[in-house]
Amino acid sequence: MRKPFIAGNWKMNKTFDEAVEFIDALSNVPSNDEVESAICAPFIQLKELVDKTQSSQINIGAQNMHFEDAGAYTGEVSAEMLTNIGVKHVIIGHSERRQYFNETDETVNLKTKQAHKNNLVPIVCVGESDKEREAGKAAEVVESQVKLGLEGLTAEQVKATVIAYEPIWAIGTGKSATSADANEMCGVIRKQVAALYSGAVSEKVRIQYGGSVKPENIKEYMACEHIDGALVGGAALKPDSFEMLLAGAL
Ligand code: 3PY
Repeated sequence: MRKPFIAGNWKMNKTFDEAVEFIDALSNVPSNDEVESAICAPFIQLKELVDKTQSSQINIGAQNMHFEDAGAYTGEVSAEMLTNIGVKHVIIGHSERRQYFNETDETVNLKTKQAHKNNLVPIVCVGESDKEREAGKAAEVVESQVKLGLEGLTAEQVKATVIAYEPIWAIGTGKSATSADANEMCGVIRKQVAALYSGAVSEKVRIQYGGSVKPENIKEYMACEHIDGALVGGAALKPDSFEMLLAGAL
């Protein structure tokens, strides 16, 4: 049995005060044994949110990090800086970072390795564009992203990696993949992990669906064989809506 995992991706939203207000308003977070949950917040809020959630079941994650240990990388944040303040998860290679910040499969791979080296759980994002889907290339694109993103990882590291399938055409558009399409693509990812590693590894790896997930559709996705959770944008910005997503994953 894979433990369900719901992560909120706040993107570049919320002031410091608004972030604290959100955490203070949470009252119904299921036990971490039943549903793993995380809020992936902007860097500037992380330490405060970690401190405020010490006795809560919720984890705090980052939305990015650099792949080097330290050095002359102005404006960047290292994995060690994140673990040092108690951050547990990190999103890697979100399509917005691939699109606007030149993230490539190679940097995704370096960051994923660096996350594991520092005991962070990487949430590695993959997904095809609408053009690629229309051209019938969705599976090919995603298989390649998985292969290159995981290259060089040990089987144990892959088991501890979360892969988020986020079709680009469903991000921030209000359009969502049908649960059947999302499940089919998450199945493609699981099959690729089995081909690269083994069936046993692929049965352990958790795969989230992301793209316009909301309280109204979470249960439908969670009922699918290959979907173990969700990476959620807009619907994770309000405490009551986030709690409904967690309840939907129970
Ligand atoms: C979305 O749901 O829009 C996301 O991009 C989640 O990462």
